[in-house]
Amino acid sequence: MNSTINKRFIVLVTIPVLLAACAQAPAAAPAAPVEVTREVTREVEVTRIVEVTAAPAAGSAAPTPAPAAPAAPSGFGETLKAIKARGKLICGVNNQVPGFGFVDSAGAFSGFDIDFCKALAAAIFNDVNKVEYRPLTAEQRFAALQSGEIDVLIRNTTWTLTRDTDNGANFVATTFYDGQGIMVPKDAGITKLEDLNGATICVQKGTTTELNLADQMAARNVQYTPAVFEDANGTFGAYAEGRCDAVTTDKSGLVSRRSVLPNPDDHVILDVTLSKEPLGPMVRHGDDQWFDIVQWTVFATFAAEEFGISSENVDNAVANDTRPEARRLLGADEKVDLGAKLGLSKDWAVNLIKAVGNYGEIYDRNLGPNTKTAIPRGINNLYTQGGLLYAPPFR
Ligand SMILES: N[C@@H](CCC(=O)N[C@@H](CS)C(=O)NCC(=O)O)C(=O)O
Repeated sequence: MNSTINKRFIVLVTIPVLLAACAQAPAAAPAAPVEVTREVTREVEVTRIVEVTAAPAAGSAAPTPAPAAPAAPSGFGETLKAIKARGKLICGVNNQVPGFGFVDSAGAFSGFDIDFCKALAAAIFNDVNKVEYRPLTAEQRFAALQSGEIDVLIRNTTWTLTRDTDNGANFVATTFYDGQGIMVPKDAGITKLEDLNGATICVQKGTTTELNLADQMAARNVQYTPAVFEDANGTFGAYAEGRCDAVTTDKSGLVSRRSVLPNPDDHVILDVTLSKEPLGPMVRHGDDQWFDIVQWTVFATFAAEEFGISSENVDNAVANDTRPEARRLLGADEKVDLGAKLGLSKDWAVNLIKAVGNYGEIYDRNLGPNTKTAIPRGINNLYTQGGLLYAPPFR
């Protein structure tokens, strides 16, 4: 490695080859065409195996059209105005991660992230159906937000400084505190990152995952070959075929995608966490009203749980709850209209709580113990329960 190379200088040599590098590829599995790119940066030299043609996602919606130009107006109040004029919210989502953002063969979207799109539609229109879901890969998502193709990005996206600045957008809150993990076949005898020396690791393009893996392996001086794919179906499909020794992404993504592997019990998620991955919605720079609407919609779900207000008892709470802050949240205070401050109706929070429930209900519906994607709440609990979820005052 040449330490004098300028930090920003990257050499890319592209050699089209077949996926011969994955020594474990079973003979029956047709290898996807790939290209190998060699990147030389100041810190690391990595050989990447990049799938050229990602396998079409079963049941996935049509490919996302190229971002529309020019960018949608994003000055104060413009986003809500545009959403109301078109009669629906456009939410950028995932369609390949069950429990978070997934589309079934009938075209119905579901998941934890999807429920926050619905919460917004309920806050704006009092109608969860007034949402168009726009499936986006990791690589497409920021351009789609910047160009105005979508109003909000709610797609297991990690909050980082660079994404808050260079992408012309802002994260509004963390809805799921995650960390990156590694999954391996149970019988491989791998228990720690050092056991992956010489391994091929499946990873998705355009993610923090790719970057953290490089950081963590370099810190341990572990040599590995990343096999890089466009989407989750490509990444986990290659892993399922034995074309990689391990697969890495957010632990939530691992739990989710393990649930749809042919034999989920044959795979283990290692007891290591490579990074912090705070996931949450993102909006374009320029429209602070819209930022506030998305942020306080998330906070309303936290606060409702804290107040014990649910989709089941919200009507009763509107009529009978005497706690001043709960009354302000529910638009039941005669003197204060918090909804109006956001450009919404006085009962905006009641409508969203009725439609999708409080944070705990959203969590349990998608990630609770009775789901295939069960994940213990852990730090995704209210601060009153030892977790990190904390809504500022509704005042
Ligand atoms: N949180 C990370 C990773 C998010 C990510 O894209 N994960 C993959 C692997 S589970 C995914 O959701 N893929 C679905 C797709 O692109 O269709 C990030 O924001 O970069």
